[in-house]
Amino acid sequence: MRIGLIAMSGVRVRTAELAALGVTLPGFVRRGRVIASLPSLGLLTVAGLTPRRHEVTYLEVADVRGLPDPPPFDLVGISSFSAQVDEAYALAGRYRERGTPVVLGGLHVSLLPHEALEHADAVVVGGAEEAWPRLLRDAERGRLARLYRGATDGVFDGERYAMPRFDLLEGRPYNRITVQTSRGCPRACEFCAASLRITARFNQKSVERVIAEIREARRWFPEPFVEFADDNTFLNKGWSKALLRALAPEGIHYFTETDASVADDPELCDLLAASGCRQVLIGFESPRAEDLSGMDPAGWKRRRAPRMLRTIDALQSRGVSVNGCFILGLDGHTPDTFPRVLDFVRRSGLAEVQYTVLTPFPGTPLYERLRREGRLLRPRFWDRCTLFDVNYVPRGMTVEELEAGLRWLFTETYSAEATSARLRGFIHQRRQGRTDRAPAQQPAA
Ligand code: B12
Repeated sequence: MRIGLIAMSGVRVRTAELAALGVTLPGFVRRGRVIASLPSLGLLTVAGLTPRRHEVTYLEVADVRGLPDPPPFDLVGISSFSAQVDEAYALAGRYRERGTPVVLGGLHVSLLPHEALEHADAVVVGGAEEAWPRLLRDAERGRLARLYRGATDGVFDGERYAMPRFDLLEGRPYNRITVQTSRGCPRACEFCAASLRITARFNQKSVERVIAEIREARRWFPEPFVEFADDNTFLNKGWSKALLRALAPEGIHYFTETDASVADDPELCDLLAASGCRQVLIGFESPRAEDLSGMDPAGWKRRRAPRMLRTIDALQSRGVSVNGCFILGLDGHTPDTFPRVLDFVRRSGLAEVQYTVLTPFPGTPLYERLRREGRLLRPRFWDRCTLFDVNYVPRGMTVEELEAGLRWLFTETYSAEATSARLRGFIHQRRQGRTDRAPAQQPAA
């Protein structure tokens, strides 16, 4: 079969004022450019699970309406995140009009399979592992079932695992390549819409497999900047040290997402710096501990809050920059929160900062809670699940105050001046080396 695997590409924001700011603020534009060109590792994995007798084409579509004539295939697989799922459905419709069977998979449709079934011949719920090879056998016999359940545990074990087909990207201008080392996250934050929603437990690849994937990617991109597509890379400290020791001789530079516990272990921090890690993204969410109540079932983020500045110092003084993430619009947030967050960001010396708005992605506990509380602004708002558009009634302020506060933070934080001051601050800190901060410098909780 000729199989087309199609990803919706690009990054999105709906609110016009924010979109306009996004294209003018230097700090924001820079980050946007860096990430906008990432390929879909989900589909490269689906391709890896496809027996070689099939011919696989990987495509990215930025604008479905602008696509005059989608290329012909015998079977089409489309990946889904919430923000562009309506475009994915539109593309599926165009193929189905021609009689081409369409399979939908990915995070959004895994959580709303019944919605997706209205637009597809078959839907894969969960990881493609286990489901996709079975689906292909059925498709070859012309007996496609409607719903396939993929592996939610042991996803990297035995025959379930397949090397992603990085070769399909050959000759294309990607500046970063993604590699997944783990799927899931036991912290289980209420708002999280990432891979923990399709994974029963925290699953980790063997160190050997991660290194093998990086080497495979390097056959096609000799000097790649690697982005680990994980929810929480350094959770298991023993495994992390083994990975970092194995990464060091590979000579790559990379970025990843992890939680603040990475900074508790000085040996791990040293290994991180020596392994080529350029930046870790950490969700601090809010500088005030009380705002973090109820965020994760074990109360981990709240307990951890008083150590945010030390976490940043431990990493940045070793030359690993921290991309600190803050969520605006938490239930404890009021209009006073915005200057407090900015003050924290400035005092923290964070090299990079990311603000997002609390987003009730469908299928998350947050969505269910806000729905029960009658706080969702619209019944269906998937195209606004961008992490920047407000879709609910905040508890401690109005929607307009939240939107205005976000714009204000963006302007203050991503101006050319503020962006280069942050960078200079980080370079200085890196040169100075270790500067353990006294606990007294923490902001009042
Ligand atoms: C890399 C990445 C990107 C890249 C690449 C996106 C891409 N096309 O894959 C870029 C930078 C382009 C991007 C953009 C956006 N992203 Co993004 N991104 C990620 C990140 C960091 C990793 C995703 C990844 O590679 N996972 C690894 C792969 C292997 O997993 P997977 O995609 O789920 O695939 C598996 C299964 O889902 C399934 N599967 C997937 N597709 C298909 C298709 C078929 C046919 C089948 C059978 C199976 C199948 O099989 C795969 C293997 O098991 C995650 C955060 C995270 N830590 O996970 C956020 C994340 C996915 N992004 C998110 C968001 C919100 C966005 C944006 C809306 C941001 C914005 N404002 O524009 C855009 C939307 C882009 C779009 N096209 O819709 C959210 C999505 C939440 C949701 N449920 O929708 C996440 C979870 C981050 C978050 N904070 O919540 N993103």
